[in-house]
Amino acid sequence: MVWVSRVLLRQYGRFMDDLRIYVRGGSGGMGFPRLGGEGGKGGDVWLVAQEKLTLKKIKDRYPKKRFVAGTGSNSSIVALKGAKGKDCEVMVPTGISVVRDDGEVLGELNKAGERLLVARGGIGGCLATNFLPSKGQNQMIHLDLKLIADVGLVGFPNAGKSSLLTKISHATPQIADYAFTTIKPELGTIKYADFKQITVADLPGLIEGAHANKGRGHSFLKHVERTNQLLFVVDVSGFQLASTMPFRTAFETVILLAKELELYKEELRTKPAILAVNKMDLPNAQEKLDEFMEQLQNPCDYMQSLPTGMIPENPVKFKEIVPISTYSGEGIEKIIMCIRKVLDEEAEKKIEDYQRKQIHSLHLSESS
Ligand SMILES: Nc1nc2c(ncn2[C@@H]2O[C@H](COP(=O)(O)OP(=O)(O)OP(=O)(O)O)[C@@H](O)[C@H]2O)c(=O)[nH]1
Ligand SMILES: [Mg+2]
Repeated sequence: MVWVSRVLLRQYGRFMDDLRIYVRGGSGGMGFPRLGGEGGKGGDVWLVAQEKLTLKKIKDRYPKKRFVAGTGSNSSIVALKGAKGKDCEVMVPTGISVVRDDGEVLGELNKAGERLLVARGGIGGCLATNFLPSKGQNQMIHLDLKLIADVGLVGFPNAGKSSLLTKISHATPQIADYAFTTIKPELGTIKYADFKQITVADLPGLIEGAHANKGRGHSFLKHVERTNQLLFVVDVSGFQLASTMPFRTAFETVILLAKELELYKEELRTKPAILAVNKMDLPNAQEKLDEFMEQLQNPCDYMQSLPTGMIPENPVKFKEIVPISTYSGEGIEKIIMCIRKVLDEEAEKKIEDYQRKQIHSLHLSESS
């Protein structure tokens, strides 16, 4: 049994980033034709954002994943106007997009306390409806978690992303010498001496053509979207997916990865990024690294080997480049520090931007 549960855990990961639920507004109440009485409106279904909730908790608490609001009261002699049905409030985590089955985005819930109406109750029976009530709106919706971690590990398969996660956190993702070992994101937490914690998501490897959904690229790139900072991991010796595919040097993998992100969504390229050049313990790694650094300094001189359309619009820029080896431990401490530094800088920038906006709006209100 232990074995079975481990397999399941491995297959489905430790967390959920998408939950599909059924929501239905309550039916309206019956009208009262003889006295012209109006039935009560059916209750509505609302999503209400709350901190410290997870999609998994919702699923565990409501395994049927059905949320139905109350029916409006019928009109009667003692209460001609029927009472409204009880609203149903579904507590959901902050940072989710609410998406219908057909892909239409109904809204986002970003801060605790925010509410979104997802199923309206039906109107009560009245003169206009021949005193017959109508049913509530019903639909299947996805609660799609937007941000899963502070940092996302981005790379081609086999670069050593999972190995790096095990070095910087207590997570224990599967590691193996074949492509696509990781098929679902795995989370780890880096704990700093001042108790600050940063979450890192080990993501499945991307391949060339990921932006066009090759190798399930879209579902993997969706996870990249959900992180604040990117940590590119490349094998210093380069990568070849199969003997029938072209060999790519470390430089080419970086350029191709950057282009895949850009083609999928340009905003992904604006995220702050760090580059970890892995497997520095391998023979000749230092010469390969020197060559790689030279190529990164003058990228335009080295991009002829890339397929047409795969040259990024903007130059590839990294906040830090750190040679590492998850085998020898080289560069691991440095990468932990760099992750923290870049996140802190970004947080400061956000505060400054916010303050600047506040001052700007204050000036505007004073001058009007
Ligand atoms: N020599 C050497 N091998 C490494 C190093 N880090 C990881 N590896 C090996 O590289 C292979 C791939 O490692 P993973 O951590 O599974 O790579 P990944 O990027 O998570 O791969 P996917 O999940 O398939 O995308 C394994 O055989 C690791 O043992 C390193 O620093 N040096
Ligand atoms: Mg992996």
